[in-house]
Amino acid sequence: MSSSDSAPASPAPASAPALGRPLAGRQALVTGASAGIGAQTARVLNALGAAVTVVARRQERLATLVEELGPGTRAKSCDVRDADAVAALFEGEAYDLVVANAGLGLGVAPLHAGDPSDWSTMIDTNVKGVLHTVRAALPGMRERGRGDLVLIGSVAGRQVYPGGNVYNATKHAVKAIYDALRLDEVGSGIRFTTVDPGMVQTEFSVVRLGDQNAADRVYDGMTPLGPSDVADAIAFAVTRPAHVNIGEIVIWPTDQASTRDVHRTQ
Ligand code: NDP
Ligand code: 8X3
Repeated sequence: MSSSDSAPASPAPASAPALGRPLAGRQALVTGASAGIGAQTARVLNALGAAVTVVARRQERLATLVEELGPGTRAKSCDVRDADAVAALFEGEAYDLVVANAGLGLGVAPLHAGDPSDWSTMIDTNVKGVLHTVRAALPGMRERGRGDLVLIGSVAGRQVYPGGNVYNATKHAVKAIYDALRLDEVGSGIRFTTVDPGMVQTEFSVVRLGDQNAADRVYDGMTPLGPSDVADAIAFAVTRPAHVNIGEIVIWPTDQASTRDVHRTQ
């Protein structure tokens, strides 16, 4: 009889239940959690045992999510463009798993026809919002000598495409921030991960194009990623042993070869 066939000689160790909840005891904060990738990430981290604080501007959406996820989950309304408001999220808290996910694209016009107000919104949210979050999260993590900081970039931060211009620039900036963090913080014990998805069907395209029909056409004849595909990748990264830092995760739909090449059946 092999040892795996035999009955355990002693009761399971007290830590055994934690095996199915590898994030038990972790304090997580997810920005942009009122929809799409952020909401699903909150669900997955919660299922793995983390106490999750969900952050976005739409308070009612967050309240519904908190009700769904149950005790231990909290909602905080915040616009990540506001540095002071982001700093206040971290006061008196000890978040050791932070997912900087809030972001958006606005428009697909070429630069000469772009709207500077949309540019400001994208830059302030996707770049400065991430910087505000990182700046607020790091001191506590440095003090504790551990933590996971996950940035949601995009394949749009690794390639460009027509009409992507400013959105591409913001996601290239996220990649640069990730690279800079690795250098600035090496030795701190903090792990940095950038998760860079291709096409994910969320509210992203509705926000970007301003119209549900136009958004639906983005995914015509192809199978996009879903929020779970991204959330699962985040979960994989943050559940590795402490000496393992999954740095860069690029996730494509099987039907997408580049930001410009998508296989469609019609
Ligand atoms: P959704 O539109 O579904 O979700 C975006 C989230 O960001 C919402 O919760 C929204 O909440 C929040 N958000 C936007 N602006 C702010 C702000 N100023 N302050 C706080 N929260 C804000 O899109 P996705 O889930 O797809 O997008 C999540 C991230 O993934 C973004 O960074 C996006 O760039 C990135 N990404 C998306 C891809 C896709 O194809 N969908 C592919 C690659 C990357 P609220 O409006 O309530 O504030
Ligand atoms: C969003 C995906 O391909 O529209 O980051 O840039 S894409």
